[in-house]
Amino acid sequence: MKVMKTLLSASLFLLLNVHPAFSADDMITPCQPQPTIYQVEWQQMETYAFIHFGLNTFTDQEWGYGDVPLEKFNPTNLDCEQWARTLVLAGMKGVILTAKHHDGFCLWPTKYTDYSIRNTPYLDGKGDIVGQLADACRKYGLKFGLYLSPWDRHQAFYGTALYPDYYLMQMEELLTQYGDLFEIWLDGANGGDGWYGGAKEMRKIDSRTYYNLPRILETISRLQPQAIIFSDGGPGCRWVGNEKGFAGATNWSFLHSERVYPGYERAKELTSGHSDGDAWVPAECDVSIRPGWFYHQKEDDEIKTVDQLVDIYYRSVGHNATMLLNFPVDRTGRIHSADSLRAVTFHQRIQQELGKNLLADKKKATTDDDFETYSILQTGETLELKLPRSTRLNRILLQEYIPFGQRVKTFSVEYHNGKTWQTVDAGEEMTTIGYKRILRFPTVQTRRLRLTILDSRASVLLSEVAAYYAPEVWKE
Ligand code: FUL
Repeated sequence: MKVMKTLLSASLFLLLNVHPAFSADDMITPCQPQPTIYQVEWQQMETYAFIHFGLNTFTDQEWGYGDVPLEKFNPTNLDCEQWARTLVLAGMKGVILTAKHHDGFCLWPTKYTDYSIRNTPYLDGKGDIVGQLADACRKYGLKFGLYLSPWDRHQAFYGTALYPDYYLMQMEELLTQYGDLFEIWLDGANGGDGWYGGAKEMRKIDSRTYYNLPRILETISRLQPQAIIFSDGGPGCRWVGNEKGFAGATNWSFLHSERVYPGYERAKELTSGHSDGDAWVPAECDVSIRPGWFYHQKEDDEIKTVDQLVDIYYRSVGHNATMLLNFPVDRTGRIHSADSLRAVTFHQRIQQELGKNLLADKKKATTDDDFETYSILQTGETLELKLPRSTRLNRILLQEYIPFGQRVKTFSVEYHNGKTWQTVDAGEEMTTIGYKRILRFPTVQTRRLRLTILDSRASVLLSEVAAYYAPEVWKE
């Protein structure tokens, strides 16, 4: 085992836009695929928010048909700063707003359709909620991202050759008028029945070819190179295959790039990724704090509990994915106080559960709380960690140094009970680690832990190991 410090400076990484294939130290075997620096920074955000807001909010719908009169849109007390403050307190590092959902209604005064905020009573048509939220994010230090639904149930020309150009022009407006965006969300729901300018019919498109995806990706990469592009199959990040917020305990940040397309039927594969995939496409777990994505008063009593949110955190961030938690803004234009309270309490509890690393030791690469330093372990190698004294613990956190790829295939964690080594029982497979893996298990008392790499794709760069004691009062 050898302790390493990253050799190349961050500025050089930025210049190259990728991490080097391998460091100057020849002990590190190259291991593809590897993330871009932007994918690493994105994964380090860990938790960020979604906001679903639009005409649907005022009609109690999830998928508006595209025919709702614009007078309906009139939030009386809208305050994007209230959203931003709430999200910061809930530990969110950024927010993605539905600039346009499937109903085609636009929350910014686009030049390209009348079906926008410009023709609503809100601020006498002078409002621009994309701009207001972009400003609030700047003020409160949140990153900003946008959702622009490819499917549009309003436009008469949806399904014709004209629509992909319209979509691209709207995308260009969003990419050029609102500052830096950290993520662009290309939803996978595509085609079906809609208003379509009064035609009121079914329209089917081929989601693999219709939108000219390569042209959209090129435009985003040119205008906002740092933006992570979400779609079912990436390229920046992928859907996790469910809307419950759960990634697999086995979760590879790889996909076969040519296999997955928008609307991919074999969604289950996305929960664990493709272990032999050729592209780095990490999973993002999108989930709503309520049953619906948009606000419905009847769901005021169905907000996820703190226990449920904490569980989602462990099964998303703790399973090598990110957690994208949706807040449905209500008809007044605010995040409902019950949702705020729940989300802030969730964050406090995560901080309490993972607040004090019992292994913390600044002198060792794996326990110094510095992602950039790591130890190298070969397959079969064991790392033993000693606690200062016999201690209770029930959480273990592991991190691979992913700029050089994801390498661990299977591992074991054991604790010494004073007589023998016992395997930690996390109730799930001990397979991949990736950017972050957190194990939850019944409390044990020990002063010795050991981690063994049972199988790996190449030598393992272990960035962090941490152990915690989450107070029993919260035990599941
Ligand atoms: C889905 C959409 O159809 C839902 O309305 C929602 O926006 C969710 C995040 O993605 O595909």
